Amino acid sequence: MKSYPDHKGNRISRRDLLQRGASAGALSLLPAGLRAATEARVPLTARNASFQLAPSGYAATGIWGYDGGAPGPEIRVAQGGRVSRRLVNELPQGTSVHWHGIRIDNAMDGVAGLTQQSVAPGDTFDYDFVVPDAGTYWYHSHDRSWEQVARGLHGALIVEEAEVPDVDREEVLILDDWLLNPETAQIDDSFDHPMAMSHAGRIGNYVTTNARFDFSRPVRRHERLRLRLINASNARIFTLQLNGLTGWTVALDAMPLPAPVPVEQGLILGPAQRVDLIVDITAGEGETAYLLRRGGDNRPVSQAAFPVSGSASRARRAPPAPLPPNPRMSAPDLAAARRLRLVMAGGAMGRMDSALLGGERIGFRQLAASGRFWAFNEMAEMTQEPLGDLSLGEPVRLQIVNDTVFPHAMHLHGMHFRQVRADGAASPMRDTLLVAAGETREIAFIADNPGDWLFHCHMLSHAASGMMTWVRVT
Ligand SMILES: [Cu+2]
Repeated sequence: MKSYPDHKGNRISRRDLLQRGASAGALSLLPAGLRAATEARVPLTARNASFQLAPSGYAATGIWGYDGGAPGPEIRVAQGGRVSRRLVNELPQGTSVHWHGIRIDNAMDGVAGLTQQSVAPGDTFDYDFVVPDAGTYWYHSHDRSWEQVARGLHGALIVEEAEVPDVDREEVLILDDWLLNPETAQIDDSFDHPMAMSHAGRIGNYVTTNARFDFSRPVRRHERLRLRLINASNARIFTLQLNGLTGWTVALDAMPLPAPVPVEQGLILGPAQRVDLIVDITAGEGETAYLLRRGGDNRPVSQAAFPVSGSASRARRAPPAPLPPNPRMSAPDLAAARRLRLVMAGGAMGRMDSALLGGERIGFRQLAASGRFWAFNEMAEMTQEPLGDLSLGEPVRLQIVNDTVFPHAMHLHGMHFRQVRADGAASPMRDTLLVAAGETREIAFIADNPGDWLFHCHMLSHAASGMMTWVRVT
């Protein structure tokens, strides 16, 4: 009989599973602890599928998706609740799931090779964790992510506030791009191509919202919507703008802003970043409001269309109230903080002539031949020693120097941080920061979550070719 290891390494037979599954009907009669254990059997299956991604007339596209969808199923849970899913791997490769932005128990962070072993084809892994903060999150593969996320292994994870904001409805918009063969509509499988690795990353040629190139939702004039925007692309930086909508930014990377900020300029959304907007439909009846993105030649193109018919019963409302704050949002003590520094180097047209790989200093050409184009502090791979060995509760300042000619979206697992501005002021909390070419930024955070946490570029081809490090909190 085939058996599977659970996350503690215990073997579970298929018969055990069936017997446990059979009790699901009596769920509501179980005490809470047992109920959590039973709910952990809800599968999240990573598998092959195909669907009509390209416009009709093209072939269906073969993807890898959670439960066969791309995006995968939306997971929605109340703040303070639990997410319990059994990852079932039906892919031809090992895989794992990372719950991006959740201040999670380290063992559940889903980083293959750091917080867990890769889940082999045919195997399963039980994820079961509490979500302490409300907000807009996403989940995605964290094993060969530059291939697996590009093939479709991602979905939205929404944690609802106890007090729901006063909006008529909300839309979760997952922004993505796909690199499709224009003849066959199949996903280009040159995942390890040196061009994507060494330049801006894998940029798709087919841009979608919730896997639709022509995403559209009918609305009424004066309707108030909450838009939860998630950038699930491998490397694309979206520059967005509102048209026929008046909007406020209310959260960045899930964390509420102290006060809503009117959207006046373009919104920049780097890979893995999220923004929550509250928007009022100000376009007239018969018109169409748009979320626009800057396309080729800087022309604005529709990322999401909102055709207006009829009016909501109310006239325009007063500006929205802020979202309720999450716990543990206090700013770190900058004066007492430990200082760390990360220098990013390498890439095409960069100045890096060598870096360390396997304990040896290696020239750029030879690094490139080994699929390594980037280095963090001169290391072209994950190191045995962490970038920072931090004490629980310690404040940290981390300077990030981008000595390359490309932007990088730096993501810290397990903890949110604040950018420290030149004048010493702290920016809103987030978990992913875009650092432009040639720029130096500083972030600060409180090391308040124990474990080994990855810190890497979310241009996923960059992470695969040298841009990964980690910190330890004990
Ligand atoms: Cu990068």
